[in-house]
Amino acid sequence: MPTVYLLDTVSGNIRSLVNAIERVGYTVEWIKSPSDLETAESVIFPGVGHFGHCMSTLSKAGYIEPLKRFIASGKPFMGICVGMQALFEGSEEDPAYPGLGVIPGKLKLFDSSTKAVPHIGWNSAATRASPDGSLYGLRPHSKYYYVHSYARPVEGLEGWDLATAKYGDEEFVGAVSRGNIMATQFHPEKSGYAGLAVLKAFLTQTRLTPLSGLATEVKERASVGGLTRRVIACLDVRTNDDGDLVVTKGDQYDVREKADGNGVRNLGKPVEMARKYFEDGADEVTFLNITSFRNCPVRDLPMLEVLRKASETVFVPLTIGGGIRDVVDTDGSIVSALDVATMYFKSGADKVSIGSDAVTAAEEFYARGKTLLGTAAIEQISKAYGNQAVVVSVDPRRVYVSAPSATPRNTIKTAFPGPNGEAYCWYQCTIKGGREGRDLDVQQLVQAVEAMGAGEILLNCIDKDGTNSGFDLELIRAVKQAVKIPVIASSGAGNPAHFEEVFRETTTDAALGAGMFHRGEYTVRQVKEFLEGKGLLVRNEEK
Ligand code: 1PR
Repeated sequence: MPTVYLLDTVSGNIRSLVNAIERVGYTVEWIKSPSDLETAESVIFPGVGHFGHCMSTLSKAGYIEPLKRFIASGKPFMGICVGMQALFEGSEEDPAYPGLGVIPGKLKLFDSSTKAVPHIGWNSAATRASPDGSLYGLRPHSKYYYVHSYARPVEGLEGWDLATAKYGDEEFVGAVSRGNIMATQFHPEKSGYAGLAVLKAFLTQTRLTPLSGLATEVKERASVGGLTRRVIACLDVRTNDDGDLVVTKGDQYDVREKADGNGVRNLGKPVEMARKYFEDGADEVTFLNITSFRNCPVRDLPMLEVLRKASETVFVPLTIGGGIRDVVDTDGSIVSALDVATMYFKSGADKVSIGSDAVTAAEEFYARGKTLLGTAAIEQISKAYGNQAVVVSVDPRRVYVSAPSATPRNTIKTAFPGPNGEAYCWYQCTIKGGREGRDLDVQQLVQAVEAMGAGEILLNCIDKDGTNSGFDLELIRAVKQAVKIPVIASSGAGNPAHFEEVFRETTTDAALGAGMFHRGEYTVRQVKEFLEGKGLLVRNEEK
C-alpha cells in the first residue's frame, strides 16, 4: 500500500485519522524528527488545541524551517484544523506566536454575540474558485465536521482556491488550496464518507473532478449553506450482572428491568450499535460509561477497546464520558484526569465528557469567590487539547418551589406545575449518575464550567430521561441563556417530532436521542428525513 507521512507533534485523536487513511488504502509512517521531512514524499499535518501551543511545539522541536522547506519543495502537503491554521501568518488566539506565513492573513475569533462559540458541527465547504469542478473531492452539497473558535475570513486570498462555509453571517475558509498545498479547517477523518473522499483525493492527488455527473437535485441542495441541525446518538454502557459490556438505557436513570429478575437492561453491543448509527446518519456518537464512578477507569480497559474498535468504522466524532477525573490506580499511583483523557483521545475519542467532577469543581469555584483553581480536570484538559474537546455532562433534576423567594437558587416559572401546584422550579445538579443531589443549580454549574474552559454542555434531565415525552424545553432555554458555548439537548426524545420541537422552540445547538433508537422505534435516518421534510437543514450520510 502507498504511504503518507504524518506529522503529529500535538497529538489528540490521531487514531481516527490513521484509521481513515488506512480505510482509503494508504499506510501511515510517522515523522519522528525534522530530518524525516527531507525524505517524506507527502505529508499530512493535523493539529488540535491552541494555535500558540501548536506553533511553540513545532518551534521547540525544530520543525518550523524544515516544514517551510517541505512545503516549498512542491511535494503534496495537507494541513487539518490547527494544521491548516498554522499555515497562516498568525491567529488572534495567541498573537505572540507567528504562524508559518505560507498563506496570507490571520485567524479571527468568531463573534459570540449572536451564536454559540466554538463553531461545532456539520457545515459546507463549497468550492468558490472552481464552480465546475470538485476541488480534492469536495462537493458543494456535502457537509463536513468543523470544531473551532477561530477562522480565516475569506477576503484577501486572491490566487488561492477556496471552499467556504458560513456560520451565522460570518463567511470563512473551510478549505484552501494552491499548487501542492491542500488544507481544511474541518476534519475530513470525522466527516463521514464525504470526508473520506477528500482524504482519498488528496492521497491520490486528484485535484479536480468534474461535477457534471451530479444530479440536478443534488446541485440544487448545494445552494443551501450553513450549519446543520446535529442529531446525536448516545449509548449508555455498563457491565451487566454477567460481566458483559452492554448498551443499556434507564428510565429516569434506573437501568434495571422492572421484571425478568431485575437485571441490567441489555439493548446491544456498543461497537456494533455505534457503527449502525454512523451508517444511519448520526452526526456524532456518544458513549457514557455510566458506572465508572465505581471502577477505576485506568483499569477500565473495555471502554478503551470499545473506542479503538468503534473508531475503525465510525467516521464521525466520538465522545466518551464517565470517570474522567483524577484517579488512584490499583498500584496506588495517582493518574491525573488529563492522563485519563489522553488515554481516551489516543484510543479514538474526539471529546471527553465530564460529569461528577465538573460539579465538584464548580462548587470549589464558587467557594473561592469565582476564582479558577487552575487544576480542575476541565481546565487541564481544555488547556492541552482545546475547549472543543471538553464536554460537561449535566444531570439536573427539577425541584419545585412555590415562589422564587423560597430558595436562593435560580428559579424559572414553569408551565408544568409541581405536585402541589408549585409554579416555580429550579434544577438541582447531581453527581454519581443522579444518586446524590448537590446545593448547586444548573445555571451556576454551566457558567462555572464555561469559565473553566468547557467547550460544550451535554444537557441531560433526570425527570425526562427515558420517558419518550419530549425534551425539557424550559430547562434548555434556561441553560442556553446562561452560556455562550454550544448546548446539546438530551433526555426525553421519543419520536422525530420531538427533535423538530426542540430545534424550533429553543436555540439548542444539537439534540440527542438514546432509547428510541436503541429500541428500534425510530432510526436516526427517519429523524433526519422528518426534520428535512419540515424545512430544517440536516446532513445526509453519503456512501
Ligand atoms: O460522573 O463523570 O463519571 O460521568 C458519568 C456519566 O454517566 C454522566 O454523563 C451521566 O450523565 C451518565 N450516567 C450515569 N448514570 C446514568 C444512568 O442512566 N443511570 N446516564 C447515566 C445518563 C442520560 C443520557 C441519556 C439521555 C437520553 N444517561 O445519556 O442518553 O437521557 O435518553 P432518552 O433519549 O432515552 O430519554 P461521571
